[in-house]
Amino acid sequence: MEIKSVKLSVIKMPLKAPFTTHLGTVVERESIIVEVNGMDGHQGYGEGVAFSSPWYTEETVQTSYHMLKDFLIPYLKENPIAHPAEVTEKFRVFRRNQMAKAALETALWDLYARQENRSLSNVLGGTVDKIPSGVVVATKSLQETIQQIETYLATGYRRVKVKISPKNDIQLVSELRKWFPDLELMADANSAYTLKDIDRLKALDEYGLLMIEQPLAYDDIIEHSVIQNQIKTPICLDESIVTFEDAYKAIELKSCQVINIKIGRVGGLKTAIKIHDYCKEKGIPVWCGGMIEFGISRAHNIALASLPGFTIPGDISGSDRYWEEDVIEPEIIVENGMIAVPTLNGIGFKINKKRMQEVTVFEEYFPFN
Ligand code: OSB
Ligand code: MG
Repeated sequence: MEIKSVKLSVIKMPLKAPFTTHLGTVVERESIIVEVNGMDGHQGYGEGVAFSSPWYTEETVQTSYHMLKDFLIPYLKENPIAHPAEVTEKFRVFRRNQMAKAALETALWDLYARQENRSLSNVLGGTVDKIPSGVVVATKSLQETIQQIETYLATGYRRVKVKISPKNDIQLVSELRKWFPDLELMADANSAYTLKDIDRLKALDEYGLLMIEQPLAYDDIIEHSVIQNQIKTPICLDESIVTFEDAYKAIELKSCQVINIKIGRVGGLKTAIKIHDYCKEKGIPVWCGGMIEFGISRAHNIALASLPGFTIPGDISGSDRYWEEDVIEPEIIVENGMIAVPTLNGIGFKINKKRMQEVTVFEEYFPFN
């Protein structure tokens, strides 16, 4: 792949409404948009999904920027690749920093797909033309949660996820069950529990949750297996799965029955697909997680979620879930609870240049000659 230059743009946009978990509240989203310019005139786009502060993983927008600018982009310049599937192995010389790596790797996949005149879904091995859409409701009050769920159900969303902690769990879930007895409902704890809370987690069994996401520590695999052995509700791991090896260990130890795959958290599409393939072989269903992201990352998620092992609706909502106006066109829309998998080349969306300009706070070019 002959590359002419890479451009990094830091963008910033307020969320339509605050997003609250027990770890804190997000009101504004900052991201890095990576544009890779091929010698042939094609472009590829990726999005860095680290947050402004390290509340979800250790990376931040600033650390990702540093990794991209000072290590990953110079390394790619010095070590040309023939195919995007080579990138992950090459970047192993730099430890971790998964989200920074994924930002550049995904841009190279988009570029490659466009050069091949194929959709990204087709390049990755996607098998469906639409994917089911789920949504996350993360507000501060029960009343707001109920209202939002009603709105989203009217839009057609197929599955709802709420955020729980020992402070609100039974109360929230039991109340939601009264209002929405048949709703496909799941709960994400973002590591709010410890082994001592086993009775609270057992008590959640009676509410028919699809799964409980990441109850224990963000870096735990062993104790989740202790809990999974004692509760009926399937455990889904999110934060704990940062590499293929983590997924392998979690499945071997029976720490979970489901895995949430996020492209950024695992360092790129190559590893995301490797985890997908392994889970499929082992009978572990997977779904695609979300990062309150903009359209570019969402588009990559849609392509990934078109692979056959993604049998559960993910956190892939429409552009209007978080944004007044997204940075891609057309925007991502949910129809009857489904999102169409684009058939156009690459990620299948164009950059909304006007919107990009409005929200860009900083940009920098890295020529490869
Ligand atoms: O734990 O899945 C999570 C958002 C930011 C960081 C972590 C998580 C989330 C979400 C949802 O739950 C996301 C979304 O709608 O993009
Ligand atoms: Mg989660």
